[in-house]
Amino acid sequence: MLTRRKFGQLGGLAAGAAVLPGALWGAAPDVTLEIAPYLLEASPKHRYRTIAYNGQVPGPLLRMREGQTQTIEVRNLTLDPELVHWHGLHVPADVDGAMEEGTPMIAPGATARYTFTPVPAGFRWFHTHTFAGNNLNKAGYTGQHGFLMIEPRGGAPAVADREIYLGLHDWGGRFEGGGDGFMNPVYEASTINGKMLGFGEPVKVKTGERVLMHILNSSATEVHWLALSGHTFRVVALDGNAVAQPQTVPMLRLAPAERVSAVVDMNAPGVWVLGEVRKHVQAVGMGIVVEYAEATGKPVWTQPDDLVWNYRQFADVQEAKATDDVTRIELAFDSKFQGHGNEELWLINGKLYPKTDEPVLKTGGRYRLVLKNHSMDDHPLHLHRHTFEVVQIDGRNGLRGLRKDVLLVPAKTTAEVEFVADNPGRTLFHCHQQDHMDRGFMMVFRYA
Ligand SMILES: [Cu+2]
Repeated sequence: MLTRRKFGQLGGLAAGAAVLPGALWGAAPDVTLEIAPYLLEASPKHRYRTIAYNGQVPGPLLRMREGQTQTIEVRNLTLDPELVHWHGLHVPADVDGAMEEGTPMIAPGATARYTFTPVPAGFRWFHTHTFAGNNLNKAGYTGQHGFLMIEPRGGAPAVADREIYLGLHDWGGRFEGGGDGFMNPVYEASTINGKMLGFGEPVKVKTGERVLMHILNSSATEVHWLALSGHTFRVVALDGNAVAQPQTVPMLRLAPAERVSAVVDMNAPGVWVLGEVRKHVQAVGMGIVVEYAEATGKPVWTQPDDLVWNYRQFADVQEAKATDDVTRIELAFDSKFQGHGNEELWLINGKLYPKTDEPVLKTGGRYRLVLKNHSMDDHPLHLHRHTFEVVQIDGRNGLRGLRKDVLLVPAKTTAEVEFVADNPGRTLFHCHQQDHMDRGFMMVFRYA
């Protein structure tokens, strides 16, 4: 898989043309991001040399107003070409932050500017979008990720007393062969907001408070499950978009790149663990302490028995309507085993990126992607620059009101999503699991 890396290098050279000395730009940017090496201390015994935005992991929380044009200046102080992807925004391809769509790479040492009008409102994020291959200290495995909140034009209705942001990530990855002969990343440490359980600042709350938690899974490859002992979550938005049916659930599941926004009523005074439900992941650090004012004692964790999550409960269910006005695009996903000790390749309709099909979309057209996962793995599928509506999952048709930009499609199942082609330009679609994307699981939609 040298192709994507080569493309990146070429992109890096080409970017020179787009990079101007800062003085020529005139007005100061609204936001500055500096991409630079950073030493993450997940705990005193777990230090990772990584790359971060503005010397922090996660990067700075960026707040923008829907429809209000922003200029972000990005300085690349690393030795590799970089770019920043604005995940979940409907922005033009040349600033979306994916080289496959034509966004210029920012050469090492160079500075570039992204100017766009942020839409739609909601909880988005930003992250690098480069190639890692066998180097699990690059691309999505680094600390290059941050929260992005796009405030609605008229201001957001208050659903809670305050909000907090929590980012999940995994560190110190290496490929390890499983019993099936496949190579998968495994990690030494897992963190919430860059710290292992017991090493970060606790979340301090008061009895009676309603806290809106905006949670992002920025892990390069891992699905995560979260519970807060003594409490439940009222899920109000998925991937930053309000859900048709808010529901109260005992735990959350987040695939790579997914976001959940949930209200927690703080009505159980004590000191609790908010952590990964699976013991072995919490044991390597994924957790944070939630501490009520004046409560003392050791943090309490109550182990749930099962892993429970289903997207369907957040959707409306209607009669499946006639789909005359919808163009179906069937996409079948499968792996190609390369022999024991090798990473498998990932194919869309039998083809490996960059040889995958480039379906042509008509502006204003409505499209239904039929996502057939023939493989033995679950895949978090992401469409750039558009929001889709999940219409079929687990064989249940007629779903409405579940708008997302990432959908986890389990092994050996089919899901269907619809979107309106309303943002012309090259549009990347890929598996958000970094090792799958790096090994072929990508394609581009073009507009006529
Ligand atoms: Cu995948």
